[in-house]
Amino acid sequence: MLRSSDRSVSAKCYLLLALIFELFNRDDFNIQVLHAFVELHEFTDLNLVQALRQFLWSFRLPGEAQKIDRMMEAFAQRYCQCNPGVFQSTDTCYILSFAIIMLNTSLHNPNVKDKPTVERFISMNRGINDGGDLPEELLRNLYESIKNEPFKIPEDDGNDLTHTFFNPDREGWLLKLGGRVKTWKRRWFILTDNCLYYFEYTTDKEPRGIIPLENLSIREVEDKKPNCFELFIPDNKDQVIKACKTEADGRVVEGNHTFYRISAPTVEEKDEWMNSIKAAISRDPFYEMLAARKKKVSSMKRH
Ligand code: 4IP
Repeated sequence: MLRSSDRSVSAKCYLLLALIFELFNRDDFNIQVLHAFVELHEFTDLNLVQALRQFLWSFRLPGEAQKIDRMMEAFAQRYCQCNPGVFQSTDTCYILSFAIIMLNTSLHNPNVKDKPTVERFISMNRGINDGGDLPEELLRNLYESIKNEPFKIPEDDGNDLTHTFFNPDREGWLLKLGGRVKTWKRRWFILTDNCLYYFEYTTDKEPRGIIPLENLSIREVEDKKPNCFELFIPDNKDQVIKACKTEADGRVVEGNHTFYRISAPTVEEKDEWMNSIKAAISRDPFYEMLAARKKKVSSMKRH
């Protein structure tokens, strides 16, 4: 189990770590071993859920996102090689594999209250087949298969696959106001591990921005946009919030926000987001101590 401070550090460094993993883990030998391992699997005529069941049981899944990404990439390639013509590209297979793993979490993890229907699963996977839709019957079969029998995952130090992959507290479309340039952008938000991630598209692998929630507060605000709330640093309205974002040219930089203003599509969704974020915000006692000390010093100076 990660401590919250570890989690926020890992969130802040996510994109940097991705780069480091890239440099250290992508050597030819490791990749050859991975492909030799994956080629031992025979997926011909298995549907994607059956193939995933077989694959995920065959090794201990690594914890790091980049390694999982590489394993799943190799899996998708092998599946498409064994079943030509099922998907337009290995990307489709990769995306659908993740969608299935997330569906498994949503349907079978008792902490997830909002259980997706088959219609929602179908609509979430619109356009993933190189811009086209997958046959509805295929998606219905995969949904039923997961619903009727969850993945049984080998234990991994008490963290099962549903945790290793993705078990968001909440996700959905929201509008976000820019930092320096105040433009509203529709972004797909995911709240998990005390961080708020936002993506341009639901299927993006890398977030556009990461906001660690530690030491932030949340409040409702009035705006021309409806159902707004704001993340801010209490007692310090001018301080820039620790966060990272991706620039248009792909560089990862620190964010420029002194507050994050967000608009939800409905009052209900605003309330749900605010409650989930409040629950996720964890206070760092050292930060509190430091803030109290800073306040004391500045008030002593004034006298
Ligand atoms: C951008 O405006 C977007 O609103 C960015 O949001 C935002 O970055 C930028 O803030 C803002 O200038 P334009 O696209 O109109 O230029 P997104 O990254 O979601 O596209 P944030 O930090 O909100 O992600 P600054 O602070 O970089 O100006």
